Amino acid sequence: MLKKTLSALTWLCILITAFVSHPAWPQKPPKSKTPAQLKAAACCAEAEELRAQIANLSSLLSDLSAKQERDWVSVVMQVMELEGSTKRMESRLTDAESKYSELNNQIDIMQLQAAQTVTQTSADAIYDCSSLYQKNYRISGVYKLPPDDFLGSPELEVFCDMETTGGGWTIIQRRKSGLVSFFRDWKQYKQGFGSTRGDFWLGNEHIHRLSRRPTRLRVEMEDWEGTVRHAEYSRFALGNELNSYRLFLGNYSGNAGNDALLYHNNTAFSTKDKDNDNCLDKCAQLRKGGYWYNCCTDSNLNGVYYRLGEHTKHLDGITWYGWHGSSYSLRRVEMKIRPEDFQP
Ligand SMILES: *[C@@H]1O[C@H](CO)[C@@H](O)[C@H](O)[C@H]1NC(C)=O
Ligand SMILES: *[C@@H]1O[C@H](CO)[C@@H](O)[C@H](O)[C@H]1NC(C)=O
Ligand SMILES: *[C@@H]1O[C@H](CO)[C@@H](O)[C@H](O)[C@H]1NC(C)=O
Ligand SMILES: [Ca+2]
Repeated sequence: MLKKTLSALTWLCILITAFVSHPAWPQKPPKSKTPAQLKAAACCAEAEELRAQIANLSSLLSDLSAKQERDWVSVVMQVMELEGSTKRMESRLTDAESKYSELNNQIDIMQLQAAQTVTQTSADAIYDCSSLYQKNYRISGVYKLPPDDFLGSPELEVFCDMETTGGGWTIIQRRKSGLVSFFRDWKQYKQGFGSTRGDFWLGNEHIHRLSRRPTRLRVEMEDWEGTVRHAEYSRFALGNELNSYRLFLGNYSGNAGNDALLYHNNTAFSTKDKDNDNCLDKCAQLRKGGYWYNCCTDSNLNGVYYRLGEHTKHLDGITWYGWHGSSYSLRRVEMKIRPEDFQP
């Protein structure tokens, strides 16, 4: 646009200059001050003025173009500066946002932990730790799942593992301190016992309810050398109480040696006061726990907690035959579940 105007003006100047320097009309050489000569003088004065005007104009033009260029550069600089500051602002905003969401996370957890009575629709119902994960709770720890009339579930305190292989795990069992006895009766295994932060059994009723959706089970174990292994099973489910909380498992995967739980597949739960095993013996009494005893065990994750030194001498310890055999009691065990279709 500017260039076009400039070139048009330039052409105009050239034309005018040409016209002034070589006037088209016939001019007689000046000899004397005849009227014709006077006319010629007037014409020359006019021409001079024209020339000056043109000179003025062209100097004006060059001034103008120089100024325009400066303006243009300054506009470009301003735009660039603006872009730079926008970028800086954006990065500051992102920073602030991530800090805010982190803070929000923590506040939400505190709010959640301070028992809530929020009414919920089924769409945003909190079933378990995986629902909490999907709602952006990403810190492992104790949570209170609110009661839900729609699901018919009571308020439940759970421990969520939000880190292992993407998180979203609800812990259903833990052995690590040895301070809680697992030699308990049917009712206690049904309702759950122990402390969510320490050793506990979440409760067969809760586990049954939480495993109504296709669910995955993960068993994590640690021996007394500090080695950690895990076993995972697809299609984990517990029947209801009428089915004696029967265990169902899919395929095994993991690095805990040979599988030691499939032997207990499709087996009812037994406690010291309820013998549902497949043996003449009373496995729960022999192995001193509550478990899906077959005849009797390939693993005994709810057995007696034996400490270092005592840990290799007993058949009723916390065993996993496929790794350390039938008389090695593990130092730490955690059983956790999450929906099969969980997407971290
Ligand atoms: C040329 O420009 C100057 C300053 O802008 C002005 O004073 C002068 O009269 C101009 N001359 C002509 C011939 O227009
Ligand atoms: C278990 O593995 C078998 C053989 O690889 C396969 O056919 C079956 O579908 C698997 N079952 C589950 C529940 O993944
Ligand atoms: C576990 O038992 C159920 C019921 O008998 C069976 O359908 C399933 O295939 C078994 N799981 C495995 C991995 O064999
Ligand atoms: Ca029996």
